[in-house]
Amino acid sequence: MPTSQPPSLPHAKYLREDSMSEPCRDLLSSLPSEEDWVAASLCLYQGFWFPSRLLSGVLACQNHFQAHASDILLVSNPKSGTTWLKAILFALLNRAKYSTFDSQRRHPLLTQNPHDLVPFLELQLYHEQENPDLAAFESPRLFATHLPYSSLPQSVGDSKCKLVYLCRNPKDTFISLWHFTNKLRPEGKGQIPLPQCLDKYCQGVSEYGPYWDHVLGYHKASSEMPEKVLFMMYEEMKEDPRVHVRRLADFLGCPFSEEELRDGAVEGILRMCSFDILSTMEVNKSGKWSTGYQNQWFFRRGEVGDWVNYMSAEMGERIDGVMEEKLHGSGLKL
Ligand code: PAP
Repeated sequence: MPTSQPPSLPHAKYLREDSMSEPCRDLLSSLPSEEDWVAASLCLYQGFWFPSRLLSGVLACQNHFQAHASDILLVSNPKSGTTWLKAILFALLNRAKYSTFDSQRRHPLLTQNPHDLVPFLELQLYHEQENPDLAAFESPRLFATHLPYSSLPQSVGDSKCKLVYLCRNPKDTFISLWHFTNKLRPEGKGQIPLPQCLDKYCQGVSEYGPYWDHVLGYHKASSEMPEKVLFMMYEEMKEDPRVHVRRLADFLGCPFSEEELRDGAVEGILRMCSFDILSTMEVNKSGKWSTGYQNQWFFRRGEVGDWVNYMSAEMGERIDGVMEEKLHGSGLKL
């Protein structure tokens, strides 16, 4: 089990494109681009829409990240519940060192945001530095990424490292993304019109989209290599978290012992990582994460089916129709 926290990350110049290297700028200017919902731009690279400002981090990660056999990568489409699963994975892998029952309250999740404990590769580590020194991360190293399967660094496929993919219902994912986008809007600009975002989402134009191609890449990999890629659903986690945390531990080769199960270790992790607990931690209410985003933006409602409060039935059916068509024949229903 890992025994340390990752080194602290430098503050990011996250929303800017001006610090890009020349080769990256040249590549960017050759790629098709679209306006992102937040008025920044997206570029079509290797079949997916990446935020242009992140292209340098994507390239650096692809060129330099060397996966270790013991690495664990959490992968998701943005707004699929990444923050929740980061917390769970951190607590799970560090449970020998940090007890969730510690009366001294020394657990890192009590004072640090999950995104700082489990950094993203392309949008934190490799965005900050072309080739960051990852020596301070103890084995097994735990990282996150939103990269599509086909765009992962070569070493991820070549090594025995494990991938945990978190998938969420596209309607809730879309609404969560829309809310997040509104947080990024300049003050006084109001909310971005939802129908306009829906059009783009249904065309596949959203950060790391098309949503369906992202999901399909990992679903296929998980079917072909179940020992390497675990495909999880946010809704199933919400419904029976106990079962899925045990499944996660088994997959990662650190199953709960009978004694741990008797002592309530699973429940302790789930309680500490629950929306109610995490969202009320001071660090998650008032802190900023290393990219400059406010921690509280990552804790909105955390519920299944919240889309009905923002979209008409017709809008929901439109997403369903697109998914049905795109996922046809894959065996996956969302
Ligand atoms: P990211 O991919 O940009 O890191 P991510 O964490 O996936 O973001 O998205 C945040 C969503 O996870 C929010 O969903 P909502 O907008 O529908 O509410 C957020 O509330 C939800 N979330 C965060 N923490 C938890 C948690 N502990 N349990 C369940 N859902 C959570």
